[in-house]
Amino acid sequence: MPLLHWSPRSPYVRKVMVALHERGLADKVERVRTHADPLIPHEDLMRINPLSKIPTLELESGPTLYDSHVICAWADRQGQGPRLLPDDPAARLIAERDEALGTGILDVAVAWLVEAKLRPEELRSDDLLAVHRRKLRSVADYLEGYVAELRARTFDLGHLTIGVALAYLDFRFAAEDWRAGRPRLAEWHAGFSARPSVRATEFKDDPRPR
Ligand SMILES: N[C@@H](CCC(=O)N[C@@H](CS)C(=O)NCC(=O)O)C(=O)O
Repeated sequence: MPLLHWSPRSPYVRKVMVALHERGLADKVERVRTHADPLIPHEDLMRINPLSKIPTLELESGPTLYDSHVICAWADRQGQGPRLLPDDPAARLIAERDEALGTGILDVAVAWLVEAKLRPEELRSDDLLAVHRRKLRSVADYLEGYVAELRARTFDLGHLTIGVALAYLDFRFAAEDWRAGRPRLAEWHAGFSARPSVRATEFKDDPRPR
């Protein structure tokens, strides 16, 4: 079986897990709990992914895959059911653009966490934290005005990634309350959260392996 380096804390991993569920592959991939610390490169992981990041997928026969986009694209080719990356070039471009928006939320959120929680207090930059907050609010405002377009097309990797990113804000940035003043986005996200693939892949602060 393919082996996925996995954590229930990682939003990029959750994106992959939701894609695996959507494509009927969740029980065809084995998982190993891997702790990828942004401040301490993981020696074993770097042997298969020089970036020391998860998700990383070891295939039985084939190359080791990273990052989350590549693994989702792999799942889309392997699995069954409606495609997450449409064949139609115009539709695919929008799906991938919106995937980038969702991944961009995650990149800002993770950078924010690293700055706020992992860096020594004396090195923390309030200016940088303010920029992260500003960007997350900017994307949430944009999405509030974009909901009609999200609703107008079939579920794809763009919806999936934006949905996971907003769930990650709930998990790590609940005090930011992205739903406040954004009722359409909140309603859209409630529908997203009801998908079996999303319900089966909840974030969790499990004990970290050594
Ligand atoms: N662009 C990558 C980002 C993956 C990523 O940053 N994962 C985090 C876990 S949430 C990680 O492995 N961090 C360890 C590190 O940055 O060294 C993707 O989409 O898969």
